[in-house]
Amino acid sequence: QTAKVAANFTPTKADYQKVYNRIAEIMDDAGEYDDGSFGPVLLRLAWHASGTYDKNTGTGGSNYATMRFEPESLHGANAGLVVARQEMEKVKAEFPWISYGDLWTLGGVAAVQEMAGPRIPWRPGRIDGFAKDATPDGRLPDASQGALHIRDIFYRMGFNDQEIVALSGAHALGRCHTDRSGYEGPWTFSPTTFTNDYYKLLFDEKWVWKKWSGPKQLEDKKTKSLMMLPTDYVLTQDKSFKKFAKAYADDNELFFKDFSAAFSRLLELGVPTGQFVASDAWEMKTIEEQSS
Ligand code: DDH
Repeated sequence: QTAKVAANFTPTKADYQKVYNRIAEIMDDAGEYDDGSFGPVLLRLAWHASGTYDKNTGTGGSNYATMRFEPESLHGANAGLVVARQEMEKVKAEFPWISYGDLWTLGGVAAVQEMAGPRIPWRPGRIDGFAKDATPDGRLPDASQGALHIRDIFYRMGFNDQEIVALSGAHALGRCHTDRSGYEGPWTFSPTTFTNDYYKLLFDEKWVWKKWSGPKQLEDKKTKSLMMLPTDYVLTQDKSFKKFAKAYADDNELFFKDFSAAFSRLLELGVPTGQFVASDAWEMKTIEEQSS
């Protein structure tokens, strides 16, 4: 099964733009949920659907959208993503021809772009797989660990230190939830705007261990309203990671450029090149751009 569901319907870029627009609308229709946007949790869904990739076996990644199935949907790392999958079901109901892998990754693109981030080149072509295509638990990073673990996980996907640090900047967005990961709080003061504040705060604030009964996390000494995971803090401690984190703290443009390239590649992991509809990835338009 390809993106062509009905024999007489081949979706065009304009059709995918309609899906993007609908996702953007639903993202904003979040009422009192978190910081008033489903954007961050949609981004997390796109990342967790893609980040299971293993370059050595060619398994995992966004192609088959296996998080629809148990046990992957119940893996600890995916706690809370049911919220994002349910929002996406609304879009799927209106555009039944799109594959779940394309829908979820396009959701990540819409989230970053609509929250003022860089353009993320994207193209369709993922197909729906089956429960048997799911990967075992443990392929996504564990926030309680150190540099060795982070490298094990991201090198397995085929990323280098620079790309690891660039991708981590997504934590400018969203927050941790005690009923999902056990951790608590946002990383930045503007969790629905994509910026390089994550890196700036890592270096500019004094981070101390939070005194609480929850998992080990850091809080900013001054306001005690922000958080860092142990894996976030490692970016300031490991020599190689630190070099890139500092560069992104100093240069937002560089961060945007590098995040865009790494995230675009992340979204395509595990998808056979021949499956892609276009030979070059597309730039989807933001809502603002279409209205002007
Ligand atoms: Fe993350 N992340 N992430 N993350 N992540 C959490 C939330 C969000 C790790 C752990 C957590 C990336 C990398 C890492 C987002 C995007 C990305 C939470 C809190 C934990 C824990 C979940 C909860 O309680 O709701 C770890 C560890 C890593 C690592 O690299 C070592 C990457 C690469 C991305 C990305 O998008 C490219 C986003 C967005 C959120 C906020 C979700 C929300 O609901 O808000």
